[in-house]
Amino acid sequence: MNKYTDNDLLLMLKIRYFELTLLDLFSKGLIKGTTHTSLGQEYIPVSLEPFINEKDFIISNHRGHGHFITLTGEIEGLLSEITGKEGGICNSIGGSQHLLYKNIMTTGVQGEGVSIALGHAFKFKLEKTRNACFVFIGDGTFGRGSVYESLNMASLYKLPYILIIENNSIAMTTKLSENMAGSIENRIKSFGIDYIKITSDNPDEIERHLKYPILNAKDKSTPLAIEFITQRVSSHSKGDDTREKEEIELINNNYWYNKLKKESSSRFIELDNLAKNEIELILEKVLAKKEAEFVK
Ligand SMILES: Cc1ncc(C[n+]2csc(CCOP(=O)(O)OP(=O)(O)O)c2C)c(N)n1
Repeated sequence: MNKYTDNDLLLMLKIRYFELTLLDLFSKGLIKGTTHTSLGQEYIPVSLEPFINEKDFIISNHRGHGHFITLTGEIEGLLSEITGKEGGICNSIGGSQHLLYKNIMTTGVQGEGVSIALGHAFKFKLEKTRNACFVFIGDGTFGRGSVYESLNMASLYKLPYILIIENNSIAMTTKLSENMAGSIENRIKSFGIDYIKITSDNPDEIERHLKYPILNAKDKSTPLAIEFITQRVSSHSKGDDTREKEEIELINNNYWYNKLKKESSSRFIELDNLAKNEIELILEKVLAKKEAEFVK
C-alpha cells in the first residue's frame, strides 16, 4: 500500500470515521436536523490542504465536514457543534451546515458561497496579498444563476477566485446527465477561466497537478476552476438514496476505502484502527459534555 502517503490516508480515514459516527448518531436519534456526509469525497480537501494558508478564505457548502476537519483540525469542536454539546465551534447555533470559524465558513444555501467568495477575492486583489478565496460547490449547484454571475465577475475583475467543483454526478436524486446540457468544463471556459479536471483520488498525485495552477492564480490574481470527478458513496443526507442497487455496488467497488480494505495491508489496518480509535475517543468525550446553552 504505497499509493497513498500515511498522512493523507490517516486524514481521509479520520474524515470517514467522523461521517460514519454522524450517521450512527442520527440513527440513534442523538442528532437533530439533517447531515450530508462526504463519504467517497474525503480525499478532495486533503489534496487541497497544502495550498491553503491561514490568510486565504474558504467557503464550503452543505457537504462540508471533510473540508472543515482538514482545514481546521477541529474534530472535537465540530462534533460538539453538531451534537449540541458545550464547546461547539459556533455554540451549536450553526450545526452541520452553517459554520464560521477563523478563515472558513460553510453555508447550506446552494449557490450562496459563490457570490460571497467574490467579495473576499476582491479584497485580496485590492490588498495585493497573494491570497485566494476557495469556494466549494457540487455539480447540482450549476443550476443556480449565481454561479454564472460570479464566474463572470471573477473573470472580468481577474480575481483570485478558486472554484472547487465536487462533481459526484448527482444532486440529491437528480442525475447530472438528466439535468445539464453541455459540460461543466465548457461552461467554465466560456468565461475565459482556467480549468483543470481531476480524476485521481490520490492526494499526493493530485497535488502535483494543482501546485502550479493554484500558485499562478494566487500570484497573478486570476480565477481558476478545479473539477473533481468524484463519487457520493452514501445517501444524499441520511437515508435518501434513489440510485439503482447495481450503481451503488459499482460506486462501492470503486471507493478508495473498499479497495484498500480488500488489499488489507498491515499498514492500512494500522492506520484504519488509529483513525477509528481517535474518532471513538473524541465521541466519548463529546457525549459526556453538557448540552450547549443554545440547545437547552
Ligand atoms: C437554494 C437551495 N435550494 C435547494 C437546496 C436543497 N439542496 C440541498 S443539497 C441539494 C443538492 C446539491 O447538489 P450538488 O450541488 O450536486 O451537491 P451534492 O449534494 O451532490 O454534494 C439541494 C437541492 C438548498 N440547500 N439550497
